[in-house]
Amino acid sequence: MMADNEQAWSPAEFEAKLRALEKYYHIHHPFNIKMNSGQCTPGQIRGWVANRFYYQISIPMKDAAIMANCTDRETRRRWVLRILDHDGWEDNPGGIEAWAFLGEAVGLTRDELWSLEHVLPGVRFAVDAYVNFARRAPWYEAVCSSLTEMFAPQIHQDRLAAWPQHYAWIEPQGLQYFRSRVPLAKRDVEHGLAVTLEHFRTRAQQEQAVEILRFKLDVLWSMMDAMERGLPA
Ligand code: AHQ
Repeated sequence: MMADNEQAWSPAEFEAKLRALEKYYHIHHPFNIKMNSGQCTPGQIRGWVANRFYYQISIPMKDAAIMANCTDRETRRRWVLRILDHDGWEDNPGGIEAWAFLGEAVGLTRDELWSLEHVLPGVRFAVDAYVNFARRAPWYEAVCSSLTEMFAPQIHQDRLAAWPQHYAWIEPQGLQYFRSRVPLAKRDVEHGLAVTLEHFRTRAQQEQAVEILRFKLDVLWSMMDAMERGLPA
């Protein structure tokens, strides 16, 4: 960590430091590379969908924790959209429902998904670490941790390009979740980045923001480690 009297990075430099962490994103994880190059078995795809379901249903709880900690009404007015995006509202079924549809498209029943019977210990621990971080940390630190989504549009677009080619057995409509996330991730990152650049001002605070993002990248990476090791061949 730097001393607090070190020269703070300009907003552009700070953003560049955050984006430079892309090299740790789970798009580069060997299991993701295996999955996106068509080398996964149907069982491994089903295992990945079932394990990621635990992450997806945890995101609204994480976002509600941030809402509960957030003292700023303007932030809450925008952050609440994230909960609705996943839980749905009125006649919009939301992202969790879209993920359940993906589950059916890869051959999982809804009961199987919601039972969480396939969730591996390492996946559960990583996801719970993320949710508990958001409950305990200052709200703007939890906002900063969501910035892994700076790198998410690419990973969704990779799946949309590769899966129909490599996994023709998956009903293409099942990929709707990935399609829906590309614009939502971009909208979320615009807000999350503005909050982060605004709240982490001194050099020491900026260095802390980099560490927080590293933590969340490790959450995603650890999930993939657990799945690479724990899913059936
Ligand atoms: O589907 C994803 C999603 O809704 C979110 C919310 C956001 C957060 O608040 O941490 N992160 C995130 C991510 C989603 N999908 C992941 C993927 O690989 O499909 C990527 C993940 C992220 O980059 O944090």
